[in-house]
Amino acid sequence: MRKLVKPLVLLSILITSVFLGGCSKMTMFNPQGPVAEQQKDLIFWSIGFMLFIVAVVFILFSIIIVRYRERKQPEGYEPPDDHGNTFLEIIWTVIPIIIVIALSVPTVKTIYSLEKPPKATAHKKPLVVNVTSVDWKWIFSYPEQNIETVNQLIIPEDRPVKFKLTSADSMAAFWVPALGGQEYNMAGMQTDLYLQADHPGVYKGRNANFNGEGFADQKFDVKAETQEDFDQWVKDTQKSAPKLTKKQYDQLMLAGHSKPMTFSSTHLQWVDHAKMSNSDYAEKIREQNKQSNEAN
Ligand SMILES: [Cu+2]
Repeated sequence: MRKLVKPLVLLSILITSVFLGGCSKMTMFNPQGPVAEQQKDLIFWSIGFMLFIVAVVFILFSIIIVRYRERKQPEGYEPPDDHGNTFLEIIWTVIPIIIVIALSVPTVKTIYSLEKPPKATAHKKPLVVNVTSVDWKWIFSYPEQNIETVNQLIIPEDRPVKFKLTSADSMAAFWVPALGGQEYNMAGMQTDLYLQADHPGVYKGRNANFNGEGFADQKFDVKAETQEDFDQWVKDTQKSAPKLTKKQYDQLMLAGHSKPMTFSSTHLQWVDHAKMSNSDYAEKIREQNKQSNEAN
């Protein structure tokens, strides 16, 4: 028994620090937009409900092991010959059905509602941003503004943003924890994700799907601005940022990291990686690059 005391104390310290240490700082529990808010509510409902079930089970368990423990019986004792109890059978069949309904109905409802722009701002036209992941960078194209950025995302506050996700090569997952859950980027196809920021601020974004060596640094900043500041940024960028050249873009297709960049045109004029026929665009460039390196 004494041998067990030390590990038990350590274990309890560990558990308490896990529960009390990080929670208040966890981005997911401090949502900055309606999508993240909805997801947080769903997580809390599910965890709360399941904790309640765990509590009920443990209370019943404790009562039963105490009440029906082995006791000294009088000589010649015969235990009662009990058969099934229909009433109890019905109860413990109905309760799990209720549990499944209570967990699945809100989950399915939330998942379906996240396919559409947030309700509160549904009257506003969403800003469209094409997100292309390439080992190990993020390329953001604003087709309506004819702007492209690398490793930095500028969005207006209080307006839904429709992200059209794809990948130039390996599968990645676009994740801005403060604004909502992740969604996969896959070559040759497009996945959609609506996010929205409630306030101006800078939020962290990253890849949530392991894709090799440079994965840990495949990060970007999300800057949410007031609509006026955003419009000003669009104007300034259109006026003074350089045009994206095909050579520069092809350079981005090579595996590696990149500094944040801004351009006054998008790569969508040459290639949309969401289209199946273009999914080998990056491969071709890498092959050419390899050959020219060998030739030199
Ligand atoms: Cu897929």
